[in-house]
Amino acid sequence: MCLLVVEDGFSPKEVWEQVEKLHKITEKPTEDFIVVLPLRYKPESYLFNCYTMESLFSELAKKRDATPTNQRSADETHPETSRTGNHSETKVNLVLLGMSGTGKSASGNTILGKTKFLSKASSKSVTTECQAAETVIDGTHVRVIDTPDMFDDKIKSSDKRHVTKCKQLICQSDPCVYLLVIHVSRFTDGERDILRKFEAAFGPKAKEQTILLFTRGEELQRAQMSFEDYINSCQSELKNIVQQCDRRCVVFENKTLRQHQVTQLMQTVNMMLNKKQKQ
Ligand SMILES: Nc1nc2c(ncn2[C@@H]2O[C@H](COP(=O)(O)OP(=O)(O)OP(=O)(O)O)[C@@H](O)[C@H]2O)c(=O)[nH]1
Ligand SMILES: [Mg+2]
Repeated sequence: MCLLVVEDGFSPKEVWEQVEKLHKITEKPTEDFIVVLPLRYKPESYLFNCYTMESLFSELAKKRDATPTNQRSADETHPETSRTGNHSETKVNLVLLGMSGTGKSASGNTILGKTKFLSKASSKSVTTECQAAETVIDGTHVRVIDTPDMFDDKIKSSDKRHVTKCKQLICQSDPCVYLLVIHVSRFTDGERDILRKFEAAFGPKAKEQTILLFTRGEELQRAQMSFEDYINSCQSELKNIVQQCDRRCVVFENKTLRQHQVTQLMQTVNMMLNKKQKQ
């Protein structure tokens, strides 16, 4: 692992320049350099791959567990530290929810690393039925559930059926994380009270298990805007949704299959499940 530890108050631009320098010197891809964030930092839409301290320990524990015991040094084998920082589950449901055209299916394909869900530009809904597909990411068995738009007020008669089907597809014995998908450049009137509609469908505690997944991250990069700036300058209804979800956010660029965005999503998932387990 190539870890780059940065100090509190670091400049993301300067760190990215350092990563690019290291890439030029070593010829390793920039994704191989993992920036270890100071304690109070959360993984944001940085250009570089990063770990929080918690996710670093979780990754190290995973790597340690994958190493045969006879290859470990004596001081590594204390059983009480063998799963440090990692929730004990190795399976998780990820449910993609949100308005039509936000990029739910595209995000599902990015997570799966292959095209399993139909995703295309369209003036009408593309996904019409809930579907599930599975993959394994760093040893975690991930069940991805793609859904049609269940929050469009115009399709009230069908949304209950979709909610029921979606719940049937969730593997109940495993933890469930909802990914509320939002297009970075298009926050619509219908999305203003999406959390209320979401809670009505999935229960009042569902938002405690929710991560906001913003698509078209490349548009932020083009505008040279950090995710922090985006949230600080967005309309109050969106800010409110971010606050209500405890600022658990990830940014995806679905046009480029960048593994590090899936890694960051899984770090956020792990952190959330670890926290929930400790409560
Ligand atoms: N440039 C860019 N395009 C994206 C991104 N995510 C999704 N898209 C495009 O947005 C369009 C809609 O994406 P879908 O994945 O079909 O959206 P959806 O939310 O599943 O839509 P419904 O199935 O209708 O509910 C497609 O043309 C995608 O290629 C992204 O991060 N960047
Ligand atoms: Mg879709």
